[in-house]
Amino acid sequence: MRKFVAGFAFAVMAVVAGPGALHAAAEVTNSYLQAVDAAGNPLYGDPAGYVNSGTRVVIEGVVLNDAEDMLNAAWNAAGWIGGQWQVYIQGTGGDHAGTALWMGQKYANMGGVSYTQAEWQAELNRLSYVYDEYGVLHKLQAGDLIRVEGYSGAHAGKTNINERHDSDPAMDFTITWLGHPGVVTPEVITLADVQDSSGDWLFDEQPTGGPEYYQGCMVRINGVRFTDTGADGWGVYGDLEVTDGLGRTIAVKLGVSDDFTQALALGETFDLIGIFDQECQSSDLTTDYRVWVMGYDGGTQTLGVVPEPATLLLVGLGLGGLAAVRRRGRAG
Ligand SMILES: [Ca+2]
Ligand SMILES: [Ca+2]
Repeated sequence: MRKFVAGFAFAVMAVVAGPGALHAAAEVTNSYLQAVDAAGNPLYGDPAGYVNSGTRVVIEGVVLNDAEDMLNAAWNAAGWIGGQWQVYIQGTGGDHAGTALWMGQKYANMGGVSYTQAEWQAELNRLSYVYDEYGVLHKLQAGDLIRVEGYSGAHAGKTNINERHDSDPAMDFTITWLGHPGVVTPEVITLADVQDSSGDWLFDEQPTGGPEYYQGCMVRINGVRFTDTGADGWGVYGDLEVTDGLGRTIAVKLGVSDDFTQALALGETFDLIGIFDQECQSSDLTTDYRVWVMGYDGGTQTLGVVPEPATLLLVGLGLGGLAAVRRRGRAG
């Protein structure tokens, strides 16, 4: 209950400035959106009611992936939803959680209204090139700091920003570009941080560690190997599994990058880098965590996108510069 109250303190009603945003929206953190009860359910009982509610939310975070590396956004892409677009953002500072921003094409298959082809392309354009607070367009990419306004919705153990499965522009989520501090440096964890010695998830609804603590965050798990020595499942949208060799395993989901069409040359053990994610396969919302990987360089050492060392320096400079810009903006 304590965490619930703390989360509520972050949720301050605010009027969001900007075109088409004259209504009130609730400023929240990623941690607030991802907070769950003892059964893993989003906090629907929250008196503010921002999760799955009629109130739009505003969150900020650093983009973790290029959209084109995660899901296939092409018109009528294979699958019952057709094209899909998604990026994850991760909170900064003490906001230790991440949130997916998701849009799908064939909402009629989910009880809503589908996009026409022209509408879908217009939405892809709108989310691929986003404005900053001064009206300048930027190509959205991993490492951008953005502010998002939209509706939240529960999905398979996490809370996403989505469009309520409706192509009506009133359901849009909007993105404001705030800067480019650089790609998030993955947090190094071990499978022992998220599972007990029997391989069971260390689920905790008030996490200081364990899988819920890392949900939506960029992580690095060193020294793993495939449980299937042939790495069955390698390829675009592939499903694989790795082990730490100590009785613990975790699922690995591959994105749609061309990187996954090349031959696999990984050594017996390698380092895994990706987004710590949850995609529950049943009504049990305390399980089915995985790592979602967005790239592969063809080498023997690493599976995942390795951040450029130079960005470590830029993170500090970028955030400092950004803070200065925002202070000036507010003063003006
Ligand atoms: Ca969860
Ligand atoms: Ca839309």
